[in-house]
Amino acid sequence: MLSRREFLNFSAATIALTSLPNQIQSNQLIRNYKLTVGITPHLFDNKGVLDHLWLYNKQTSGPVIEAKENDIIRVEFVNNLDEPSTIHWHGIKNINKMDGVPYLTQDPVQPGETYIYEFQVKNAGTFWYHAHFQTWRQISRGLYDL
Ligand SMILES: [Cu+2]
Repeated sequence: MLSRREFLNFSAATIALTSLPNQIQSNQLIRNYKLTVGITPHLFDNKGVLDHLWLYNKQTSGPVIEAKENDIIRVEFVNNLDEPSTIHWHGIKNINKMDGVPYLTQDPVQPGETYIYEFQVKNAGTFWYHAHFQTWRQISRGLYDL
C-alpha cells in the first residue's frame, strides 16, 4: 500500500510524464509529418506477382521520420483502412498517451479518422514505428518503418 507521500510523488511523476512542454524552446524544432495508412497494390518481383499491402504513404517500409533530441515530432495519422489502427513508436521514451497502445493509452483510430501524435524526442538513436492494433497482422501486411 502506498503512503500518502509516495502517492503524491507518484502522481506528480505521472503528470510530468503525460504533459507536453508548454513552451517551445528556441533551439527546438517542430517536425511535422503526415502518415496515411491504406491498402496499396504492390509488385513483388519481375514476374508480376501482385498483392495488396497495408502501407504508410504507399511506401514499404514507411517514411523515415527524422528529428534531433529535444525536437517535437508531430504526426498527423490518417486511417484509410477498413479497420482501426494506431502507431507505436518503438523504443522512444514517450509520454504515455502518445505510445499508441489501443485501449490502454488511447482509443483506436477508427476508419476515416485522423489522430495527432505529438511528443518531444527525449533520446537519440534509431528506432522504428509500427501498427499496434492487432499488431501481428497489421505489421505482417506492411505497417512498419525500418
Ligand atoms: Cu514495437
